[in-house]
Amino acid sequence: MPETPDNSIPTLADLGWSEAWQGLLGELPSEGFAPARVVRVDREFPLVATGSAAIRAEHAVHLVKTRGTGSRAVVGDWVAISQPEGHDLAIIEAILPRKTAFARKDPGEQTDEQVLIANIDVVFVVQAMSGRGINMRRLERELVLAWESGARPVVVLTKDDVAEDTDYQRKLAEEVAPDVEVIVESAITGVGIEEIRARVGRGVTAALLGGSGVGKSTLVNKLVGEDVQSTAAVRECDDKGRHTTVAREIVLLPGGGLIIDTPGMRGIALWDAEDGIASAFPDIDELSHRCRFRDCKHVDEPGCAVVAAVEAGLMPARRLESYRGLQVELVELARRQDQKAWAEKEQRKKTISKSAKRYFKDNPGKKGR
Ligand SMILES: Nc1nc2c(ncn2[C@@H]2O[C@H](COP(=O)(O)OP(=O)(O)OP(=O)(O)O)[C@@H](O)[C@H]2O)c(=O)[nH]1
Ligand SMILES: [Mg+2]
Ligand SMILES: [Zn+2]
Repeated sequence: MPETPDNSIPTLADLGWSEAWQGLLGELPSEGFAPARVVRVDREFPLVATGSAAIRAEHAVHLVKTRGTGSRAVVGDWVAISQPEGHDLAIIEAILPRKTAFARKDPGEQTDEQVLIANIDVVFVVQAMSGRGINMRRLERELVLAWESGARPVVVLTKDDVAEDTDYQRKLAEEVAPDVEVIVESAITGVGIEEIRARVGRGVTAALLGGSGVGKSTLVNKLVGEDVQSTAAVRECDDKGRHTTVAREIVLLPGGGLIIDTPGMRGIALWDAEDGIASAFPDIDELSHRCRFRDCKHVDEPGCAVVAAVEAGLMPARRLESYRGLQVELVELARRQDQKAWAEKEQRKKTISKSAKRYFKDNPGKKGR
């Protein structure tokens, strides 16, 4: 979006503003702030769209001083801003509560959550059908993450023009994505493009999730009708992309609708995704109500309805294996979180006793009181 006001600047309604958001803005303790949506985060100051202009904004001091995921605006956030006179930058006074949020583990931290984008309605989970074809294990994880965000996932299988067995790949995708729509797409032939566009109506915010090189930016360009996102040819030898997209930003589509292009993710780590797993495996979730034990892990417990379904040939064994794999990963993550919390508590204890020791050393008369 341009940084200076002009006719192509979207209105608040174009940006997805609604009565619900107005209500949340009204609940803020201070009045007189204007709503704006964060449309790009690339350098220090996020770019926010106000409905009449796009301007850079800085976080208010109270937000800067706060740690944690709710204190920094991310792409898609609705924020309350002020524009003090004589000030170049707008000031983000508050971040409105997020309706949905896409988070992952902070790559720098072992167990911290990092919110990447917020307030998305639809997540397109993108996989390419070229080369060795779709990666089912990865698709499963991406679906868990997509469900966990609170947005509705839609699977997009790209590069139909070079795929040899589209029908088979679609079938595979449908197998790991029950209750999810699967759309076959090609930026070359144009198949699937209008179907995708129809999922991103005016005021709807969609995001693209998928590995590098699967064709996310190409799809955005196709939807926009011109090249707004840079794309790069995939290296021939291994069919891996090069991480062409680096910043996150909201792109406005011609017929209304907003789409967030994201850089391809290398690894997909889960974050506290209990609910996401249940949604991504509705078949197992459903069956588990008939297991004898309420906390059945579907491994070797007696009376397990899921294992019984696999044995009866009603569910592919690999589906249960994937489910177990993801569960194990969650348990491991929880264990590391506990360890971290414990280590932090120990550290605090140490800090306290050190300062206590110093205090008693400096005030020998007070010892023991
Ligand atoms: N044959 C074919 N090639 C495509 C299609 N869509 C994308 N490509 C090519 O795949 C390569 C990677 O596309 P990008 O759109 O840059 O991929 P990306 O998902 O944005 O990758 P990152 O930004 O690295 O995450 C480019 O060379 C595109 O031209 C398609 O439908 N068919
Ligand atoms: Mg890209
Ligand atoms: Zn069971």
